[in-house]
Amino acid sequence: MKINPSEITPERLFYLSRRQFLVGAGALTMSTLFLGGCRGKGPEPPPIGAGYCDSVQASRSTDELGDSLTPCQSVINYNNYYEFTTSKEDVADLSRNLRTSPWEIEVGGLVNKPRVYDVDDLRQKFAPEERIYRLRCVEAWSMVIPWLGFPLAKLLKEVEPTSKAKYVRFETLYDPEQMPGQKGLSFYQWPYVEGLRLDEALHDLTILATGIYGKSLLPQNGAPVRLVVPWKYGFKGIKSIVKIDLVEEMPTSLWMATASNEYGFYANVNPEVHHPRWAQSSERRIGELERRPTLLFNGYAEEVARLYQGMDLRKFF
Ligand SMILES: Nc1nc2c(c(=O)[nH]1)N[C@H]1C(S)=C(S)[C@@H](COP(=O)(O)O)O[C@H]1N2
Ligand SMILES: [Mo]
Repeated sequence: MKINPSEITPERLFYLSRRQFLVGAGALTMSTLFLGGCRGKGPEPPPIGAGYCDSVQASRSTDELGDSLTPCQSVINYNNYYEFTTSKEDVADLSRNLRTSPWEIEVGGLVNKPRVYDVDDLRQKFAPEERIYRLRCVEAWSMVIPWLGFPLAKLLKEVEPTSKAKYVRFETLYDPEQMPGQKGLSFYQWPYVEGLRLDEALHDLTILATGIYGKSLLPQNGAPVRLVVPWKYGFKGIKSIVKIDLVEEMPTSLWMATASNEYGFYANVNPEVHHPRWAQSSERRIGELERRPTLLFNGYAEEVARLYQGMDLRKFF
């Protein structure tokens, strides 16, 4: 199997955006100096998401541990979204035309009141609030993101899971016409699927996010609605959700189906349990030079450790 862990350093990210800016400025000067001499070659397009990050909103500049928020430009230009590409720097560009409105989410399975929600209704009903969370990717990089979202529990309570429901299964949009990776990366079993145990799904830290930095999500971050489970590795945070089902059996995620020896169901952040290809004891916080130690449950142990009492946390995932 091929998973591309290509990473760019934050320095390169900033260098890139600065270079794009300089090239743009240069093109402008050239065309002013040599009018007509370079007809047909317009100025460089603006960097992806230009403007989006101009008026960011966050109530604080750090999380509860004092860690600085990751700059908006990094959050929207360094992404994992394999439906588009395995190249983190190219997700923003390749996903820019994803149609995210209108958008419906079908909630069903073992519930008393199955329902189809329009995303705009969800936003109205459950009034997204700010949640500043650390995001820890299994590739050992991390960010601190001010999400806008609402507890998944609110939605689940409304549909009333039956007593048979033990797990929640989530599915991303399947649309190969819009998502080139679903054609090109045919090795994966699309659509992207993820799952949570019902008590994890009902935990207050678990949210459905519809925005970051006070704005609606861009496609690269999982617009219009994605899951965020801050004590688990980032891949559990499934993007662009179209379906949520309450089920009896543990769902098989796309990653479990891809490589069951590397990816399990729980995927709780744990510095002592190494992934076969990436040590997990430390991480690179995007925007920082020094690596920092990884925290058990990504620093949320006080809130969530009780969910796993009696379980062997040394087993990977
Ligand atoms: N549908 C879908 N969801 C996904 C992914 C993906 O490839 N497809 N990548 C996951 C991984 S590995 C990570 S680390 C996070 C990254 O979220 P971000 O790009 O918003 O930072 O999204 C997760 N959700
Ligand atoms: Mo990830």
